[in-house]
Amino acid sequence: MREAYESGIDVSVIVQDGLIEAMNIIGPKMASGEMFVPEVLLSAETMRAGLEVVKPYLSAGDVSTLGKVVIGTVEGDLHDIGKNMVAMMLESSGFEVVNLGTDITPEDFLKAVEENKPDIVGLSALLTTTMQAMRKTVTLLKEKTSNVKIMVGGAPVNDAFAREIGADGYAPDAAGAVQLAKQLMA
Ligand code: B12
Repeated sequence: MREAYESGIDVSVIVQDGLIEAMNIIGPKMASGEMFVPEVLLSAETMRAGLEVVKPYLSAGDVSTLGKVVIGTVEGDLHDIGKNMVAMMLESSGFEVVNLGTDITPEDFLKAVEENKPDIVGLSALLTTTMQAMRKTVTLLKEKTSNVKIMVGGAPVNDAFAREIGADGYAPDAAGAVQLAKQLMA
């Protein structure tokens, strides 16, 4: 990772072609039973370690904050690699990010919004089953808060679902999440 950076390869290429592409190989192998959870976890840990290496190079440094984002993976869902990438990209683009972690209940999202007063809340779901927790979270936040925009993402989520549950936006990847967050702040 470090060698790749030092040899002059762009950080976004390292992340996309080195890390994300590798993870794309894991998914089908997991689905077909060629790889098991411990092996996938090892891959996830490797990905996390790789991201930690490139993180300093992603950070733009002293940029003034474009807005505040509270982000987390919804209740029942433990997947956090993609959500952490989104958090990292937002941070490196100048957003202040409060990363709540995984398995966050709708009530805990609400508490975090009340405490942190973000401009945007980001919800991540990687399982078709936890998309319903995403729906519940959006409903609760829309009912109990005002002025906070909600963006959603994760592999099973799409634009139509985002609109159906009343979210303010959907993005398919971390770069799209940054663009979307900027739009929501405008
Ligand atoms: C790694 C992984 C795991 C790891 C997670 C480790 C971790 N710390 O995250 C472990 C082993 C724990 C795991 C467990 C399980 N997993 Co899993 N897992 C995966 C795998 C292989 C990769 C996910 C990943 O990290 N992708 C890489 C990142 C970069 O991509 P991403 O998450 O999609 O994120 C990008 C975008 O979606 C977007 N994005 C993400 N979040 C957000 C948020 C916002 C706001 C925005 C705007 C954008 C955005 O931007 C990100 C960056 O570009 C996927 C297969 C796949 N290819 O998706 C299966 C997968 C998601 N898992 C699956 C399953 C079934 C499970 C288990 C139920 C398995 C089991 N029987 O126990 C458990 C569930 C545990 C739980 N309760 O959550 C299924 C889901 C099927 C379904 N349709 O629901 C998948 C699709 C595999 C498969 N093909 O069967 N898993």
